[in-house]
Amino acid sequence: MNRFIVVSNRLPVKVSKQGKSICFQSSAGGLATGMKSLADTYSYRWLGWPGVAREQLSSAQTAEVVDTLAQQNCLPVFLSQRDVEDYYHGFANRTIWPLFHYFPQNTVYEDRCWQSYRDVNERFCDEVAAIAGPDDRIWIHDYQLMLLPQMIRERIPGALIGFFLHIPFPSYEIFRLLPWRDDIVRGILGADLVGFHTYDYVRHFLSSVCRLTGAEHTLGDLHVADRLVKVDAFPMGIDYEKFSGAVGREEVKREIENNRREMGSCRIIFSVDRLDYTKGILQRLEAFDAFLTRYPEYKGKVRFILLAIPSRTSVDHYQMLKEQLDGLIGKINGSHGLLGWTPVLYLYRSIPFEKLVALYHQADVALITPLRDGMNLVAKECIAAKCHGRGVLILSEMAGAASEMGEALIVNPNDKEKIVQAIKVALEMPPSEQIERNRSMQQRLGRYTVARWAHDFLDGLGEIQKKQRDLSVRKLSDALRDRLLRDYAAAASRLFFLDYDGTLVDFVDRPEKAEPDSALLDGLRALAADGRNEIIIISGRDKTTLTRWLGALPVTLIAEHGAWVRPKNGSWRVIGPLRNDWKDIIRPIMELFVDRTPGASVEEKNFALAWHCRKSDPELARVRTQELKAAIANFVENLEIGVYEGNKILEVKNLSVNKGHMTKLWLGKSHWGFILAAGDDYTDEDMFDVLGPQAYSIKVRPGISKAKYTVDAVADVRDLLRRMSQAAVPAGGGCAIQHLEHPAGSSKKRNVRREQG
Ligand code: GDG
Repeated sequence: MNRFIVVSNRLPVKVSKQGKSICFQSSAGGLATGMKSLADTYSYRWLGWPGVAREQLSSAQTAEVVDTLAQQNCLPVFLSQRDVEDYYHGFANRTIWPLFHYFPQNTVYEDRCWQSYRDVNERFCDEVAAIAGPDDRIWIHDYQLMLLPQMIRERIPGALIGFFLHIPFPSYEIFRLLPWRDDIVRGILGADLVGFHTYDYVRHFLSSVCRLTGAEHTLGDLHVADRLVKVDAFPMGIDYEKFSGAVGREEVKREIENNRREMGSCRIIFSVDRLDYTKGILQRLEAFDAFLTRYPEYKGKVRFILLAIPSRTSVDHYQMLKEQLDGLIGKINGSHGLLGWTPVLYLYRSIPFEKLVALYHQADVALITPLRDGMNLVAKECIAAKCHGRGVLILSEMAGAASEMGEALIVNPNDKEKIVQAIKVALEMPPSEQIERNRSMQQRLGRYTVARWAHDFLDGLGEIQKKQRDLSVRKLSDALRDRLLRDYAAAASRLFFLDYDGTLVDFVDRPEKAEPDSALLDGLRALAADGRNEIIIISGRDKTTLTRWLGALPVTLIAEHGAWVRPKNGSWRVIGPLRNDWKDIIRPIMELFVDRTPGASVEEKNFALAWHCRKSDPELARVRTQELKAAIANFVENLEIGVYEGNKILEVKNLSVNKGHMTKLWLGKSHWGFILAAGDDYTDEDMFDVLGPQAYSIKVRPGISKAKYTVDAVADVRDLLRRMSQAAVPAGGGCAIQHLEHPAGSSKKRNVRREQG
């Protein structure tokens, strides 16, 4: 059976001290249910804080806690009172919680709390590392542990890690306020799969990643170092059966009966939340107040049952909220109340499950209006409990759940007037319409349950592992490299196709600065000195630049992706009749986009125009590139040109010009005993595409490619060529080794010196 490790701040079992004894209380929360549903397919262990500070337990009690939890597959991570204060109440709940819920005014930035957050994440990492087996999947939950994925990645590089954020991921404009934003993004990117409740949060996260690391995604796939990270939306569901099935149970029926007696003919408006400033409880009450003022005919006919669960009571903002709430409820009840009728029935405590389900079932209106909420399971549970289909859900558009529950009355929680009207509409909605709306939502909720959510996430983790394996199969391992070198040594004629930028030299800010270093020039010369080698440098660069940089070498140069060729010791000639009149149409469009995009530039080649945006703000560059592509698309058909998107470049050129044509031409010139092609971007794919099965094709940097193998960096290509040039020089080949040394590859430099010695 597959195994996985769940890691969350809290364990699904709450440990507390009652006098001298220890109490264990299982949580029936959504996450615990989701994880339990996996028990048929996986065996799992759960790591988290048990809820009691380390100092509160004697060593005998600690042992008891460890033993009892172990029977439930739980492993406690013990935290001190100080940790709880700084990491949990501090950084998690005074910094991340308010900021990620768009309350920067409530956010505290304290270095001490940040240090504690890091330390506690390290502590969790120690515990995970102590139990993780090589094939275990690790699923980390929520905002208290955002550094943990990367910490585990460093400790166990091959680990398969998923991370799910249960709260919103804010837009970059909010996230950037956090002094430790880079660490947080890097921390999360240690995971292989990153999940959020909605696509909006996915988008916000990807935008922050792009802004902070420059990494761009393709349909949620990010390349981080040499790994693939998938970012996707997994909207969390509920245990549908638990809520819909409970209504038929005797205890629940009794509660329903009690409520009916107590409420008489009064209609019920109901809400339940943790008492938190993100939940919009005050705004909701103000709207109810306005409703009673506007429609006094409802006095005595409707009651608002407001259930607020005490939460984070040691944090100032929560204490203030409690005082404001008490005051506002007093005011509403005082000004609208009648003898025998109190408009707001306020419960400041949690209630048993049976009472909660009874209220979900009976509520004529469920008024769920958070100012921000990652998902909001209450809205879903309430609909599930409406077996008769009656009742209306008024739901804030700021809750993640709103994107799945379009049949609810969706409101802006700050729009008091809209809520007043929604309450009126809800109270007057015909039962048939209520049923129709609720049935559609019920069907979806019944299908996409919390069990399905958990399975989808873990399946997603499995898929990403498979994708990563597919890519890593192609990585040029030492064994494959040695085979390549043997084939090379044995061949009597060898053909090389080498791309230039991103393959032989690293990218730089300005394209004109990417000139070859002397090590590269000397190394290529040494390789070309072997009469059996035919070297072709095939680039998108213009011919003037290639002549200036590489013209002195005894190699063939191909410019503008195949528009021009300069054979070894020959002169440049153009390939085929190529039109250029399209440039007058495309150039002004590109120039307009340069004006609108700081850092961008247009490069004019003989038969191509290239828009570069490597120096621009990465997010803006991405947007502008897409806009430019769309603008040019209108002209493409008539002008017989193609638009090609590469690494921070958009190139427009004749359709007939591509590296594939030139490669084919050279392949047919002789019966080559060894063929090697190396490249890094989309233009090189044309070249890889036409090579036969015997050729060695190498893509620089991981990614989807038609090449057979990948290497991580330019330094690896240069290292490979260095090894070949060593074989090319019959005796005392040390000078060739030195020549192809990559300037940035200092670690390789050490190896080389050893070899030379
Ligand atoms: C996070 C995110 C996201 C509440 N009062 C009582 C009671 N509850 C139960 C409800 C529900 C749960 O608590 C609250 O669920 P939420 O979704 O509203 O929020 P959290 O779990 O606090 O927080 C949130 C969620 O994670 C899941 O990803 O939706 O956005 O903030 O299940 O039933 N249960 C009982 N008595 C109560 O008085 N028995």
